[in-house]
Amino acid sequence: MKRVLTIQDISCLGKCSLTIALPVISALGVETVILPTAVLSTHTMFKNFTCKDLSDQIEPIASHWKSEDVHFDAIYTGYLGTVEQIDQVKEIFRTFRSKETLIFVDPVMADNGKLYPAFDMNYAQKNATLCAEADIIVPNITEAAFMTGMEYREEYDAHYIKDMLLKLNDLGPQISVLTGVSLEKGKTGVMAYERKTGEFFTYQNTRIDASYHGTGDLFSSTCVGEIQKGKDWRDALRIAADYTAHTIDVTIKNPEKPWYGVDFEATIPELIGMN
Ligand code: PXL
Repeated sequence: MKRVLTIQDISCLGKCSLTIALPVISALGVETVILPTAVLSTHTMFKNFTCKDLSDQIEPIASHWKSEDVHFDAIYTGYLGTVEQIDQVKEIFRTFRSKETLIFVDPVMADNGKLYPAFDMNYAQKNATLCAEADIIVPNITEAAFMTGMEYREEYDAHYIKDMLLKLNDLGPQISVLTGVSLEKGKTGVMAYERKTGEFFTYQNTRIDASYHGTGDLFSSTCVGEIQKGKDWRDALRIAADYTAHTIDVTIKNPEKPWYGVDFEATIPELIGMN
């Protein structure tokens, strides 16, 4: 069985980060090892959330794994707390990366033109250095703008997205993917660039007019799981985009507030069925 290590926070309430990665990747039949970087009462879109930083646990946990000679087929990072934690994650890459290990970095830090409350420009620049070490990165347009220094636009064309992908490629990753890319009215999806082939890849599906928390984490977790199941990265992106859109569609029927996340529990059997 393939084994993925995922490094991100646990937000106890509000379905995101590890509370999505663990069930989704496991459901795809891939062992999911977790390294929690912090415990929060909720994700940071709620008011008055609590946060216990777990940076001091990262090194001892990694040392123990090292002594057990553990192998990871992939390392997937999401929301991290601090600049120092990004350095700790790089050390984990150095310790556990082998030739076959897929390094998948989702530089979670911003959306809709704004950084999340816990972050500043310094953090964004540091995240760019983490992306440099990755095989696949999956920022949204806001995160990519902060990392590349490009202007953030709400209205754009394929030319702007291609420019942004080439600037992401300059950071160093093998495959750069931009998420939340809408190239025509009523559609949304991803656009990617592969360093090795110099090729662009585009996938668009129907845009559902609703925004929920944790959908980026659902997309990334699905993508990581599908690649570990042996899917080509382009097929993994298609499946992850379709599954995320479908789950948003199902969630719209639920009147709960959008920051409580999407009802992936209801759609997981279908994801398993797609394999
Ligand atoms: O879904 C991304 C995410 C993960 N973890 C925490 C967050 C967010 C987004 O706001 O606050 C703690």
